[in-house]
Amino acid sequence: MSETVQDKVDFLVIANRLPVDRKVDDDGSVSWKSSPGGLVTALEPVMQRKGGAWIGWHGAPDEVVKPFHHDGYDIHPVPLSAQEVEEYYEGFSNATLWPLYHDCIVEPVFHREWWDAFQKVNKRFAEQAAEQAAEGATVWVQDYQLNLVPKYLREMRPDLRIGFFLHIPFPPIELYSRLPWREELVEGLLGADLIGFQTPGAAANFQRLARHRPGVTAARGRAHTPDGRTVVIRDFPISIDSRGFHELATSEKVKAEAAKLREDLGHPGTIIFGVDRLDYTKGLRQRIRAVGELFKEGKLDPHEVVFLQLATPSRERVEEYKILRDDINLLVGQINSKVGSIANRALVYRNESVPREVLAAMYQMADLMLVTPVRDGMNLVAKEYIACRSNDDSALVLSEFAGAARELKQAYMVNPYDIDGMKATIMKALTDSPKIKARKMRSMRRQVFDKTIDVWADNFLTELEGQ
Ligand code: ADQ
Repeated sequence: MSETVQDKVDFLVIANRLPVDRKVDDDGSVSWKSSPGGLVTALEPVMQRKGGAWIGWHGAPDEVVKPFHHDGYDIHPVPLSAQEVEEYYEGFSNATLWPLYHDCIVEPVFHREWWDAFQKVNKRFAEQAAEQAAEGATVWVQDYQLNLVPKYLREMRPDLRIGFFLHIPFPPIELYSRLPWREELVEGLLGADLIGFQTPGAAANFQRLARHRPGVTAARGRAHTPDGRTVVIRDFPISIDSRGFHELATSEKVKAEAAKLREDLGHPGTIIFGVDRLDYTKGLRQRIRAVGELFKEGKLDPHEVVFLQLATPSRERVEEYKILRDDINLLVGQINSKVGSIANRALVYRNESVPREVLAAMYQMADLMLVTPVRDGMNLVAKEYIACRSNDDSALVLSEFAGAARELKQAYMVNPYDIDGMKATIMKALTDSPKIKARKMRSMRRQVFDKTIDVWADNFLTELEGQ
């Protein structure tokens, strides 16, 4: 395959971020490394097979980076100014759409300047794609930050096959209707030939909205637009590279790392584990409160049990995330001052991101996994735990508000708002018989190994290209 950037390509992915991170070495030379993540893992083989291009922001504001070839496909960096990052990304994407699409857990902020920036940046991504796409090419647009791209791109290039996948939930019409620009956003998505959601409920919410557009009819997963097109609306639950995770977690190196981590934690009898981006959708306040109360009430013995919670810093310039970070620090401090000792903390809270091998080791050593978002499109952590954990004597406590709950039905299900209910379920998950736990784990493992990330990508593209 050629190492130079191609003029036109038959397959394009457009996402807010590129699949690569820039590394500057000690001698000042610049290289690009694949950034680990579900989406990149899923799409890299597809891109290599199809020899396509990826369009996205490279992560540095006010900087223009030339297109380059990486690992079998082209990379087209889209420039963003510092003000656009603030208004399009931190503002409209993460302080307007993100809370609105997650049940308005915090109040969405509406600013007209943010909306202007959102349109402008979406247009720039669409223009870049229109320029790079060969006649009749397939374009796959990712996520809410690029909600308007399908419409803009269709206007510029009606010959293209356009797919859109939403990684986060899609809210019911009653919440969505608050958005001053609701019509424009629905129109934006209807520019696609295929719109994929994480769950049938999200797809149904969108279909109901689409039906309200003048001249649009929508039923049974299909919308017919006034310009005579049919748009397919369907769920495609995303997954993980299950085998990759399993192999990593069961490698000698990672097993040794798990043993060392257990040692570092004081060799507790039971390890409870949680790992999330530090985001208010992930239910951290409720989860930490529930486990803290179990320690305080003596139901969990701090000499026997450790709760390890990792939280990756996220969107740190957005106000609600700063408030959350301070709240969690306070809550953890309060609990640890009441239970455990300096030498023996009940709750080990680490506000950091860890490499994939360390994460796999943590999954491998965790006896009980807590995944308790108050709303989540899917939640990959739940699936990663199942894939990594080879020991049957394990348990997953899962929020019914995560998309993953539709597939991992055998998990110990909780409503994260019900603290007492969550406490009771955590105790049940810890004390159920090994036979019951093994049955649950086996059933969830089957699910996670059958429905992998490749299946997700293949299903989406077969539907899009088969139309
Ligand atoms: P996220 O909200 O980011 O994704 P999630 O699905 O849980 O949520 O994925 C997080 C990823 O980051 C996981 O792969 C996890 O292993 C990793 N991660 C989290 N904390 C980490 C840490 N401290 N160190 C290292 N790695 C860490 C959005 C939607 C989800 C949807 C995904 C994919 O919000 O609902 O499942 O996209 O579609």
